[in-house]
Amino acid sequence: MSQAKRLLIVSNRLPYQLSEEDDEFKLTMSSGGLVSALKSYMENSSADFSDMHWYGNADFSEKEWAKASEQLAEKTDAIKPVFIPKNLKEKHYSGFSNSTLWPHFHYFPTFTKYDQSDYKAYYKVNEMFAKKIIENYQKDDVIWVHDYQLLLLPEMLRRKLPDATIGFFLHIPFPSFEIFRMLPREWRENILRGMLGSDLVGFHTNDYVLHFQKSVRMLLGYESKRRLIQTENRAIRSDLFPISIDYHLFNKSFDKPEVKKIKRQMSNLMPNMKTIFSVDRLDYTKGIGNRLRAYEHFLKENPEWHEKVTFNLVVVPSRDVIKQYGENKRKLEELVGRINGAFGKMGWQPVVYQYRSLNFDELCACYTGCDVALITPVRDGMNLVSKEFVASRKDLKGVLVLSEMAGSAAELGEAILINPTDLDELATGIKRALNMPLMMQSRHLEIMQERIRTYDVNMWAQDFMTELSNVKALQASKKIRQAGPVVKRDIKKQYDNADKRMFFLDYDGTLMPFQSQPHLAQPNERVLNMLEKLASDPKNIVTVISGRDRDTLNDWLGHLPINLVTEHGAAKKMKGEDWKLTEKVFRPEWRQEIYHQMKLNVHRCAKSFIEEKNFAVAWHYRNADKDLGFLRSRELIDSLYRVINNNMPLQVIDGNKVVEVRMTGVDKGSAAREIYDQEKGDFVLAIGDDRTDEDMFRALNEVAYTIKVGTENSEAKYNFTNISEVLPFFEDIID
Ligand code: GDG
Repeated sequence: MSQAKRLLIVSNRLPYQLSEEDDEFKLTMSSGGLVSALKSYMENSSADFSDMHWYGNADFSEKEWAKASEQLAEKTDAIKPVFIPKNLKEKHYSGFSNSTLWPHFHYFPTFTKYDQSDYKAYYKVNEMFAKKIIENYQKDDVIWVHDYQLLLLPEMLRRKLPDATIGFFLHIPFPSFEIFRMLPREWRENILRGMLGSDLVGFHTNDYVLHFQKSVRMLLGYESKRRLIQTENRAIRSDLFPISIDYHLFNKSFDKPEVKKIKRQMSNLMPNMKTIFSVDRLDYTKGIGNRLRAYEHFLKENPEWHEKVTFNLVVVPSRDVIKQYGENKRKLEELVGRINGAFGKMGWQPVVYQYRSLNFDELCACYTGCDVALITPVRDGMNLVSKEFVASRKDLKGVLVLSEMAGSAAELGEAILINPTDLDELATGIKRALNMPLMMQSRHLEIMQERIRTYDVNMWAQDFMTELSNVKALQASKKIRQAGPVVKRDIKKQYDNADKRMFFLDYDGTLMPFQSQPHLAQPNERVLNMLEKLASDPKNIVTVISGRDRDTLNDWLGHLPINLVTEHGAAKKMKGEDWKLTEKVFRPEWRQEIYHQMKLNVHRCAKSFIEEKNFAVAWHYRNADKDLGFLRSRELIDSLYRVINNNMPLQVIDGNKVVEVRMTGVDKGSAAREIYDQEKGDFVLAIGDDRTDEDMFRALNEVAYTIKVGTENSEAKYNFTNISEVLPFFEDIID
């Protein structure tokens, strides 16, 4: 990679504050997890970027920025504020982002606000981001977009910058398909398309990846194979990159004098008291209410712990203009009052509640000074607090009680994992944590620390970036070669100059479009005319090569002066000759077994059906429910592999919405090659749309123009976008 490459980070908020004192501007960078991740990544020698530019909403005005830029000159170069008018900003942020997407993606669909004007504002803001980035974009820049406030942005960028390298990372959960599909059609499709504008889409956990892939498959029809999603013209990777923290920063904080001092002050206030600690933004997803109720339940059930434990509850102000957040705060404060009122005594306050943000040292003092970290979100993309607590316990003391609904639970299995809605389990979890022997505490912490140390936030960023450049390389290697006017002209020229021309034409999906039932795809006049004209030139040898059964194709095309190859080569009729069948035998008992497996699938998958051929049996699911059909096809392939043993010369073909079992050694490749070898034309063209045509492309590639109909990756040399290009192409050649 060249040194001039720039990394453009895009997030809703810019991590910079601007202050002014006596006409002097000061720029400070905030210290969020993402900022430290990227700073550390850029400082790391393996980063290939010369500069990092940050795009985001600003807290300051355009005017202030203009003045500050004059004064601070090059310091402001890498900061790209996107200025959004206030009303739009509110509808984008408090509206669609935090009143629609946030609750919906966190499984609170009853809180989801369905407001089209909020969506429009969201769209507009994404557009404004796109415009600003496109204005400044330089070739080779790598763009990394973050989070749910900018889901539409990657596609908006892709439209204008088709070759750009774009990564997207979602910091919150991606919900299951059943939840996601509740969003209005326009929103849900645009969201998916928006995300698919990137080359790499990253999530915290494997479940989120699978949920995303399923939504893409069900709503847009794009299949995923081994994490690659294939759209009409691009392959996009979706994968998991569990975000982490700056491990050493938190681990070292244990010995920091300022942190020790605050810790001492706190324990002086509450001598001989065990402490439970939690810190979260005020958010209904964080499960603070249930946490308090469980603590209340614990105190009720365990009077021996009275006056021996305090719950240090820190709630950080957040989004308080949104209705649910304000209500949540009021309810929490009532709960705190109720618990303190019911159990508190002179000298013992069961809950010490603070509604404020802590500075870094205070935060670390709380992490390192507590006995139990109680982290109980009802849904959380990852949850960094749990990782920070673990990392900061250099003394290997303390117990983490963690909700299984936090993304981090997938990595922190040594914690006491609880279901946050189960108050009994939560209360028992608190008790177990308070009673856990030191030996066990340290054993658990050690294992978890090792994990966070080795996959820290720097690794996370590196991992994402490496994968992003891998995807680009993969796309380049698979790039489809569109047969545009120049290629078509060249083919025609070669055709005109040739003395013996050979054509290998697939039928379904190439000459005629697919129909709901195979028997409905009989050739129309235009196709018959074209074939007739093509075959009437004495220099031309035309072969229609298909997976269809002999009788159908004979009925439809048998009268033409062409070769017919059916069932992928099992039966052949050369021009003017009789049918010849393969000598291989498809034994009736094999057929019966296969038929039986397929029949079971027909019962289990409405609108699917079986097609019997002489040398093959096929199960079609083109008309079935997309997702169920696909699922059943995987199950069928699995069961077919179990019944087909080594003595049966049969192969399972995973075709285009069809699973077919046929004889081995019978394929379009061998059949086409045999015909070619007999005639050895000096112009050869093979065209087809199906996976089975890949055998033909492979077999003829060195001697033929091979054309894949459709934009999927293929062995063929060229692609036609779709079937509508096929007939005009041949008509033009014949002319
Ligand atoms: C989103 C996703 C995902 C909190 N209070 C104070 C304070 N913090 C810091 C913590 C931690 C961060 O804020 C909170 O991160 P979380 O991960 O817990 O939660 P969200 O803010 O909801 O973040 C989440 C995350 O994105 C990253 O992808 O894990 O699931 O919802 O770093 O330390 N820091 C200070 N004082 C506080 O009072 N200094």
